[in-house]
Amino acid sequence: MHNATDLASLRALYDLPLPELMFRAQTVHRQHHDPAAVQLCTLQSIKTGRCQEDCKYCPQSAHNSTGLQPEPLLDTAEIVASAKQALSGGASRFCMGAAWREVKNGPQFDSVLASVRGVSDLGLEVCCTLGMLTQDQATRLKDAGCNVYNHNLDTSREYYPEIITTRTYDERLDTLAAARRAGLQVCSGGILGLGEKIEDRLNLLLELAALDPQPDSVPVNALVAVEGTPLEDQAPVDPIEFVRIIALARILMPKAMVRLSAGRTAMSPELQALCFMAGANSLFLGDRLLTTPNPERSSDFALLERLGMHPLVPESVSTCGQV
Ligand code: SAM
Ligand code: DTB
Ligand code: SF4
Repeated sequence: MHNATDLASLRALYDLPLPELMFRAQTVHRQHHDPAAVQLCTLQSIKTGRCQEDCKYCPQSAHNSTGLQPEPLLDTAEIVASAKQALSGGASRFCMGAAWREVKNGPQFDSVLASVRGVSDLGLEVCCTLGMLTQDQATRLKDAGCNVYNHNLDTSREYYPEIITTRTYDERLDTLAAARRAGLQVCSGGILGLGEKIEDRLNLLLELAALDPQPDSVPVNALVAVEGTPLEDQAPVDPIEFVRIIALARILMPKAMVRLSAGRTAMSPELQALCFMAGANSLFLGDRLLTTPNPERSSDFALLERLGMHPLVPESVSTCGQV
């Protein structure tokens, strides 16, 4: 077991020679996971753009002028059709994302609940990311068949106000607590490359690891610097720094699925392989994230094959439609 619960000891772990850090991360990884299995998730933007929040990284914020074409909430038939494609394309989890600040009760939320039911009935694991949630809304999602709620802390508590001013860190933690109390699995992570210091990345990991219980999955996004956002000129994250953070996420949160999320189009196959060796075991499959590009499905399958790795098939999902 690690004992890095404070910044100084986490920094010491971060600064280990890379082979030593990798060995420690791999040792933890093998105690809880098959090191050859990768969870394949698919993302679907179910409501795109015109979001009231001012997240500086986000192409969907109404505060940013990215030229993004907004799209109203997709109806249940469209979402279920897309989930069927995801299933036959080899995904085991379907994640629906809405550019909302928070969920509002009414016909739109009712429609999302119907979509959750429809996707769950296909045998896919269902994840939603819809912004802030009340306790009652979290329970309604769970009752409709939603398995997981994604809501990211994004960065450290200290750096957060540089990135978002329209909702607080504690509001994010409240949403995560509501999801947990409703019996939903919690998916929460962050973004690297927002201009934060190494200490901010470590503090983000400490915040996530201090959640009790810890998140079931931890998406680690590399900023996709989108033109028209205040972060359009941010330099890309150093790849070795990225790998070190993946290794620490694995060591601090042994049971979590650590997801290589946004930013993979800019990552070489070798870097992604290093991330898998450092303990990443999940990715988004399909040529689009919410609004930005992601590697082609076929190139991801080719990569897994080159690495001798295979898709993780969750026990709850039948193998029907899987590759
Ligand atoms: N609106 C909801 C919310 O913010 O919780 C759900 C969708 S939001 C797009 C989900 C997550 O995507 C954000 O928390 C952020 O971590 C990530 N994200 C958004 N834009 C990104 C970008 N340009 N690069 C990397 N990650 C990004
Ligand atoms: C997460 O942490 N990353 C995904 C998912 N959760 C919802 C979203 C990434 C979005 C990247 C920017 C875009 O495509 O709009
Ligand atoms: Fe809205 Fe989510 Fe984008 Fe923030 S990250 S602007 S809340 S869609």
